[in-house]
Amino acid sequence: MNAEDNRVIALIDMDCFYVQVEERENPENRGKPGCVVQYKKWKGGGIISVNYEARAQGVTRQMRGDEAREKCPDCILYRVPERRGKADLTKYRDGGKEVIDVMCSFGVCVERASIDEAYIDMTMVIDQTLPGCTATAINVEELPNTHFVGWENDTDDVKGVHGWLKALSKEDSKDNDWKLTLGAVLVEKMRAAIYEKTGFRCSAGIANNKMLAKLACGINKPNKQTVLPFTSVQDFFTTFPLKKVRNLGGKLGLTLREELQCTTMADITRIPEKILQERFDTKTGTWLYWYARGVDNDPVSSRRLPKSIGCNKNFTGLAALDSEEKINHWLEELCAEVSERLEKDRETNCRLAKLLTLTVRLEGDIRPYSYTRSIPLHSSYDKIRMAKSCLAVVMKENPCKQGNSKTPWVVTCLGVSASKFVDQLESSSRIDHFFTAKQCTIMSIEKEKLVNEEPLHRKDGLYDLHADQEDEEFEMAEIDNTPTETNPLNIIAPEYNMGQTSAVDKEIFRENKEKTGGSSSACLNGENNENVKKTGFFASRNFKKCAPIQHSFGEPIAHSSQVNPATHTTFSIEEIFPDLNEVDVETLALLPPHLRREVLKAIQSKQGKEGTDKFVVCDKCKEQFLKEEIEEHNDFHVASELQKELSLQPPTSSSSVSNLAGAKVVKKSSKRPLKNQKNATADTKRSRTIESFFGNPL
Ligand code: TTP
Repeated sequence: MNAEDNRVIALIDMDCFYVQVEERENPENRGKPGCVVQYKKWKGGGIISVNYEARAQGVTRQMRGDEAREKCPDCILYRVPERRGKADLTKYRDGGKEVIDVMCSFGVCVERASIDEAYIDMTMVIDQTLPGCTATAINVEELPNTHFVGWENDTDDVKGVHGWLKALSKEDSKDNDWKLTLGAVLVEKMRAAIYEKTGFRCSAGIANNKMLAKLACGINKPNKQTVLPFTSVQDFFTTFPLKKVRNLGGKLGLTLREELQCTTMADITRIPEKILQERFDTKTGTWLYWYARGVDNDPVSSRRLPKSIGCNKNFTGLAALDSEEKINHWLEELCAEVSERLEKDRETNCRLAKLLTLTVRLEGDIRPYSYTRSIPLHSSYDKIRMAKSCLAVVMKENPCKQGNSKTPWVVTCLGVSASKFVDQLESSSRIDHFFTAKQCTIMSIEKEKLVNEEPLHRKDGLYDLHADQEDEEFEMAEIDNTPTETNPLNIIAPEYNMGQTSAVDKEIFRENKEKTGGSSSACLNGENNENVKKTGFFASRNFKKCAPIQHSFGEPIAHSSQVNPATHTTFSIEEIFPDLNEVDVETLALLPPHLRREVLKAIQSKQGKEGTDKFVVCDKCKEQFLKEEIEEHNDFHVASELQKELSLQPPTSSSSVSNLAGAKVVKKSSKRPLKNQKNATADTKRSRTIESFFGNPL
């Protein structure tokens, strides 16, 4: 864990975003109280976004439209548009994209975190600027909407922005404080540019890491930004409720609160690291220990496109789906939407999704989803095929069909989401080829991993609730006003683990095509930002086009070594995993089997007995896995068996699943794949599998 962090990270979050999108369409309503309600009309609809004028009159997101009107009779209720019987979020998504484009034009590393927020790593730009800094370089006018935590009192000269800048001019001021201040100036400019280009206002947090930036962003809203200097963190944490902190809102936070009696972040610091490790696990314990001290090494990963495209729908009360026909109907509707958006995405972004994930909640289940299953998705986005495969999965999972007639079988939520994007043009290259190519660069792997192979779980092993919000319909708000989780938890192993998948399909790497613009002079015409001077630190500078900053593996590794004829690998294992004690399982999963084995061997030889303890052998295929991988790997076997069974089902004319019938089983070796391509082709000719329903790979 790296306690010293000199990065400059911002989180920009749009204010009452959906309402702002509506107000841009209806400019005459600007300045009037308003909220956006879900498309369903019961009691005026569930509120999902409230503008600050309405908040001032007591309207909250927990209310329904009718209640909002009681509180504030002038409140304008905007209704989410409807299409195919469900919410159509297109205009909100498009609005979010416009904002990301403006951020990217500043040449910084941008990670789109949800429909209306993004993390920005400005370290590189700031590091280029810092050497020229002098005491008088930053004007208070350049920070018109900025607050510094620990320096709140703006009325006297000692505190507030004046006080902060004065302290900064002293000789013993810290570089880190300078950097954060420059970061704040840059973010003022970005926010002004966002306002000028899109008409949307936003708030921001600026700090040394993502957790602190996110937390800072919520302190002063709307249309303001807050710097949280590392020196103020400890004081700030003494009262700050841990449930408001990124990653501590869920189960982990609940355990901390209920079992370990922690309510604030500072409470966690009183627990020794060892106890935290014992209660959770070594990794989580250490991570928490540092997290409570304001340390978070999670990198900002360059990503401007959503990592998944999906939608879901709740079916509550009488609307619950209690027949195959109804489920089929809604799967067709959901797949039609996903397919349409995927086609648009393919055209615009030249990428292809490789995995389709289905999530289902059954009646009586209080969890967001009862189960999640994933199906390989090749180059076809045929909505009918997608829906049929999903239906086949639902019917397979249906407990009644398994002879347990007591188990209620009524679906209350369905979700379909496509993910694991690869570059369309390069999807015909092979991963093995990638590893043996003379000029391959390890950096490409890393970029690819960061850009395309989005981890379903955070590096720290915890589930990131925010990660996928962009694709959420937030229809859970209909019930309880909380965003739903979309990260599939039960995903099958990467495609090359599927016995039938050809080597071609294993291709998951591509060049990282950063589309960030080059230089940009900041725009300063935002309403509340007009005081920002056109001179000053960044105004005179052209921001250089910056390569995305890669923190997860330390310094980017340059060109790899020459091909080693003995192993056909072009790199040393240390180049991919500089620290064999901290092997990233997602990267490991991307390697072809022979390289994977080499890595496992290296871990064992380096760590001896301790290393061996980290492994388990799968009793189905006898392959070795790291303990962290085995759950996912088991899902692969479940999926394979499911596929096998589906392929064996006789055709039944009445069932929509019948289109999957007639499929012969591919007799898979129980060994993990990487069969030679010839055999794979022969198998494909003999049989149809779920995969074949999605068309052939390019
Ligand atoms: P938020 O950023 O949580 O909220 P907001 O932008 O409306 O307001 P704030 O100024 O406090 O940030 O959510 C972004 C958008 O996501 C929001 O405008 C509407 C949508 N949303 C839902 O659809 N359902 C939900 O339950 C939530 C929380 C948000």
